[in-house]
Amino acid sequence: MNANKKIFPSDFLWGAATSAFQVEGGYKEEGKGENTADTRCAMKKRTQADNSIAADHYHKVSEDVALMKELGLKAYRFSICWSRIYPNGNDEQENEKGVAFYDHLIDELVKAKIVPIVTLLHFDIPTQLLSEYDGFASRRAIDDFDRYARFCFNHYGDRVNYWLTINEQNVMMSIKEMVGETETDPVKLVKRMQQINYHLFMANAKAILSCHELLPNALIGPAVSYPTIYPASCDPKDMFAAKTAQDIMAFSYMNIYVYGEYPAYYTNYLKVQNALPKTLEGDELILKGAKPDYLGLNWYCTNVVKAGKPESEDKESRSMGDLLHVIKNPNLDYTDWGWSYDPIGFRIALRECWDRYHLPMMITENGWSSVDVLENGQVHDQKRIDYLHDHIEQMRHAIDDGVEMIGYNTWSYIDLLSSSDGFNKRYGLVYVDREEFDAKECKRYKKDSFYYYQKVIHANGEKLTFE
Ligand code: BGP
Repeated sequence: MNANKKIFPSDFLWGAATSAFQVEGGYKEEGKGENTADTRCAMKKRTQADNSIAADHYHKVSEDVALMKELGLKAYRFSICWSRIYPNGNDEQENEKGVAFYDHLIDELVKAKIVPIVTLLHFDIPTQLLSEYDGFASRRAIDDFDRYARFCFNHYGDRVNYWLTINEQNVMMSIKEMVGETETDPVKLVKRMQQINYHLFMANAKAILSCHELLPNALIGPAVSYPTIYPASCDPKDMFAAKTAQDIMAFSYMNIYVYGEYPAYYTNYLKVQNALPKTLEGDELILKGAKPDYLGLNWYCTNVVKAGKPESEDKESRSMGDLLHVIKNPNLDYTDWGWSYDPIGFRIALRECWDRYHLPMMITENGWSSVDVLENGQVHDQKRIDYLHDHIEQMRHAIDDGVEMIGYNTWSYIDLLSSSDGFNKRYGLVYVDREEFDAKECKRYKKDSFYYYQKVIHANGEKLTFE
């Protein structure tokens, strides 16, 4: 690669991301209704922090946006909490205070010249819809989600041009509580989850169509979790296990979003489990008509897959049924939570998605978690700096390889509640001074990675190493 070549366009969206239940707090304030994230957090609150205060962003919006401005962010990805707008998911009237909260945030961002990137659903489905009609197991949720999405497009669309429909539908399918599912019989559970999955695809499609109708100049797409999967060896059995895992967990989702139909291998997989979803005439037109404008990718790491069950003495491996299991990659470093550090894997992933879909891509999440330590007002998070450096460098290579990228949002802007593992698993550029069970005042401190990313943004990614 020619070192002097300019790689990033001048309007490249250098951003950082959060989600409502992980950052906001204020979980019962100003009319907010309960959602599935509240329920999940409440289930674990004896062993880890919950979302009642989180990073207290609900009360610190102006301070947080001022720090984003100082950081030089060009974009900020956040999610709107559906049950702040409609506490029961489908109320006749919007909750004015909830609407005003996001108005205030968006206005502050626009004033600071930071582009808002808004996710409509990030793991928080209004609980009332579950009691009323079974949530996304019912088709009614598709229309209620569309109504909520249309409100957001109409109300915030004068200031928001980038939208994301559903965050990590593929992850929601592996954690049933995220969709409020309580079925315990494994056979019935698979069937119900696949019906929910189908309705989420429909909800994604309808929201895209509504966005295109109401905001013809805006861009909208899904945010997919995409851990790249390597085979443990060149044994065809391992190769096939890795391919199958990758297809079922990530590419089938992307295919359905982009092409509007279930790939045959996915339908076969559902048939075997007697879990083909019920569909209606006319659905196909909606699914095929709703082409995303871009693909949001949450990419953190790679995994290694081996065919068959693990040998019993293999303590490091995680089994996924009889078909395959995940093992550690001896070539890579891992976080304390077992997520690998693999920048080259990132380049591979970007090339793969570009070749498959030829859609512009936005990295909607990418980051490194650690237990950070605050000492004399400073946090020396060198590993996070290395992670940013190495992944942005590989993204540059991917762009040079021909991949079209429109933005990069590191996860996360600020320390926040992990989606499953409490508060001490930190990802932020900004440190939040709180403990797992003592939220203290949630005072903000800029980590070393804050200053590093500030320089990268200032150099528009053309320079990644600084004195
Ligand atoms: C993604 C989610 C985020 C975020 C991130 C890190 O799956 O979209 O909400 O939490 O992963 O995961 P975790 O918080 O479990 O470390």
